[in-house]
Amino acid sequence: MAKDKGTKTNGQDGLEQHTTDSSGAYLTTSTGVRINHTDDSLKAGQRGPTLMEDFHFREKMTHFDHERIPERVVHARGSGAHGYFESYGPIPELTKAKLFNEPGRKTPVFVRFSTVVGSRGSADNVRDARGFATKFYTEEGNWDLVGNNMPVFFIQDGIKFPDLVHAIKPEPHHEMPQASAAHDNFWDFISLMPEAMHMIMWVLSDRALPRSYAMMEGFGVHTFRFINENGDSKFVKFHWKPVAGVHAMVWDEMQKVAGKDPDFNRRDLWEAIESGNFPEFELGVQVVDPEDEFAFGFDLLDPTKIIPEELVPVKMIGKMTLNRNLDNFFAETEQIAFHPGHVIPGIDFTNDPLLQGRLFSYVDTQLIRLGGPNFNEIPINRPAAPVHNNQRDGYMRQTINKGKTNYFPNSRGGGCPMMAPEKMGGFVHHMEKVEGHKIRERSDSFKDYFSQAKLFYDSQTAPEKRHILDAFHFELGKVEDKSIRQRMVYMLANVDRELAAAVARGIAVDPPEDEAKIKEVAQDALPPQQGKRTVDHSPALSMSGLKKDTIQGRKIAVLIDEGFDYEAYIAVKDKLEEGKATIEVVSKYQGDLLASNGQSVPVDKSHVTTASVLYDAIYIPGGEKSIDKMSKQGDVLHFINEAYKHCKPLALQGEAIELLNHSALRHLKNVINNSNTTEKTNVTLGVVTTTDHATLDSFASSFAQCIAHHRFWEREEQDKDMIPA
Ligand code: HDE
Repeated sequence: MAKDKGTKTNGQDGLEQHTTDSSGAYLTTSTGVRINHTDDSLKAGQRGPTLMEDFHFREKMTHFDHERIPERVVHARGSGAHGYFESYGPIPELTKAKLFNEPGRKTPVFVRFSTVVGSRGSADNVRDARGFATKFYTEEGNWDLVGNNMPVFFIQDGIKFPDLVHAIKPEPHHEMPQASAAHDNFWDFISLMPEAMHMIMWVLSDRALPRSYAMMEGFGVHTFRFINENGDSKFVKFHWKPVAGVHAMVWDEMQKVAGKDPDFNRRDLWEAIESGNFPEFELGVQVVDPEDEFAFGFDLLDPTKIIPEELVPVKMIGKMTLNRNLDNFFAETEQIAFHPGHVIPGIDFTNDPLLQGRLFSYVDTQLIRLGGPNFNEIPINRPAAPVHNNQRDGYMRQTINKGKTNYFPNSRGGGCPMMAPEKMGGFVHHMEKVEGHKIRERSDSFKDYFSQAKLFYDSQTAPEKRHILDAFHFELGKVEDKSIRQRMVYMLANVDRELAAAVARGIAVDPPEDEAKIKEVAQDALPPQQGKRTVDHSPALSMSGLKKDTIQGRKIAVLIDEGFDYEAYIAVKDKLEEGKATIEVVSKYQGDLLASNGQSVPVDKSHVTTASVLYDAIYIPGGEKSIDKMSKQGDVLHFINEAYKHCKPLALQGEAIELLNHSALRHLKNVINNSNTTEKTNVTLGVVTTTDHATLDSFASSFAQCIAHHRFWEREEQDKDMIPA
């Protein structure tokens, strides 16, 4: 930063001067003195005491003792990646921010995805909101879009955040449970917080179980402002839309993955980038004219509300591609410091009281976490734009400022650094008229706590509703205090009576029939504002419509043993890899396996190093000998049964169809045999089969289509009993 980087737009170039590669280098102390021996401390004699003067030992040990820094108070568990944002622009009528001002303009970015509740070492696969924080290194300074994968939040005012986080984190007396909301403190708090109900519906939906960071949406949550060259302001909500479509996992599968591979999402992100399957997201905005501030049946400043996309469509303004993995996790992902207050000319705030609270909290938190006021000098936080100010000194100051003056106004420094007028890119805050009494109160326009929770629930498909019900049974089923469970059922009755009754049935409390209690828990709730723009159904809220016709980024296990059918193996492998999916060959042992035609294939994972829950789909090619062996392997049969239970596509070729007879899916064999299809490839509930070698190509295509479809929820319908009407 001491050097002026001029108008350079590549923040990542700025990082390069700080990277070190030790190949071919000598070991040195931190002051550059070469070391000849690091395996023994300096001692007074071979068996004598260690000497104080061993500066190498002391420096090495001191650094080690201080290696850990406090983890983030929330969002401690995160994974990052570099990339770039490419503008579709120009959009001068909306914003003067230069990163959007021409098509194809590229801005470097760093993204950190995270879970919210768990500690830094907790598993990726938990039920939780996901953080989706993006730092844009623009030529006008850093812009941080610090969002989540859900468009609303639990609370309406920042002052309640410490209570929310205390309630959801492990309970203070015994520090349990880790990375889970399924405990008494959380539901005690929520059952007393009607404003949280919309967010609760999202957190108990499958949105909280993303298959991949590349397969979830992102939202800025708050209403922000765009400001154009004329100083005109428009309200905007930011959206990230994944090019790979939106996909979730199954709760049972999530819990198993958390044990089998706690780094599942982190690994998926890393491997996708390593293999060139770069995660991509389009950035969109919903734009509302200032005249329409009060046109909706909800308050634009209320962060527990969405603007339904059916009322205000999302306009796409650019695309982000994540194309480079980190060099060092700590230096980049851990030390990056986001702040919703990092904005650039053309982007501004609203009075959303949650956003206002965040504008204080983020700098405050970096001061303790990164050890002082110079955190913006850490390489990953440095802007691509030049920095000149009179801030000086403090812990870990990096910049060596030249010159005699460190104050303004000055004459001895030629009046520099000088003020930038607006036309020279100086930030000018939007001039909003504000008047009112000083009060600790909330606006009545924030008090419709339930109608959008209901909108969300009503917009889900039957399987999605069923999963929400299952999630309530799990979460509240873990709550020991029956009065909390009961209060939650009364609270839910304000959203949907049938859902509340179905929840009550699974957790041994009374159905919601006491009207006085239902009203009491709603506290000061008001009905939605009448005669304003609103909807009662929003297809955009259901994940079922957010699939894309692609299998990019999916992972498929191919189960084989010696004597497998090579032709059938290669036909499907080629087809899936063409669609940029990843294939892993799974067998009893690692090593190379011989096919029936003498070809050999390396095994990627053995039965003990992997599990069906780590894949999106399973393929088993035929081959008499191979299938005969596998029909006796419990691990293979478990693979098939579990993948089926989790509604994943299965493809069975030739002799492999026989495996159904050995698994718990015997009934399917009959369905397949009896189905009077004229096609050579049979698809039944996402199970794709063929016996005909001549149709391998269409067999592989059908399987690929099933993978793009993701899950076959129809399989769950056998247990209709628990579905709310
Ligand atoms: Fe955060 N939040 N937050 N938050 N938040 C933090 O900042 C806070 C909120 C979000 O990958 C902390 O550096 C308050 C909403 C993300 O580094 C902290 C309030 C949304 C990340 C903090 C909120 C978020 C954070 C913890 C209520 C979605 C991770 C460490 C007023 C729009 C960023 C840190 C990363 C992190 C405070 C509410 C998203 C303590 C006080 C709403 C993605 O400053």
